[in-house]
Amino acid sequence: MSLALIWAEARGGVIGYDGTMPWHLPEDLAHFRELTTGSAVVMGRRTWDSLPERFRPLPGRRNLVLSRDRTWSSAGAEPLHDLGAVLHDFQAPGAALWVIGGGELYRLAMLSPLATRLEVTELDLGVKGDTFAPPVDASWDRVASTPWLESSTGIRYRFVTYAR
Ligand code: VY7
Repeated sequence: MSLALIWAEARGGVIGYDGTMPWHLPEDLAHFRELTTGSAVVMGRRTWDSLPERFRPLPGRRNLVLSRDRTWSSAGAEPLHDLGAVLHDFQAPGAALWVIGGGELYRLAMLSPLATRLEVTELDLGVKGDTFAPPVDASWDRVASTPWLESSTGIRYRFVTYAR
């Protein structure tokens, strides 16, 4: 079992503002859907709340949701109360578990040696944020990147992969 983290960040590492991703980048949503469909995803409860209702649960994926509140539940979500329990449930060899957000969970997941892959969408966009991507420290190698691409919306972006 390995953990892969996937996020999209604007300049300065902004990943969210006021409960949403403060941009519209359809190419990133397609990338996210392609990489995660068919796998299990794990997200924090605030990220679950942020998903547009028609995409909740994310179709074609097992949706694990971390909450400290043991009374929390939501249709289509499998509630879990600590990441250790999640890792325990995922003994399937070779299977990847995608960590899909948000800021608090990325920081926690990065601490695990099981976290060996990052898929980061970089946006060449300045926006106000209140939630930030975790630091990508020297333990990570940048193993692939697309060139800068131009979205149908005009935003410049690229897909970057890290491994350790
Ligand atoms: C944001 C959406 C926002 C607004 C409308 C639709 C990367 C993303 C995440 C998590 C994007 C979002 C959507 C449409 C496609 C749906 C998911 C919801 C699907 C992440 N690079 N991008 N994310 N979506 N962790 N990393 O929550 O999504 O996948 O079926």
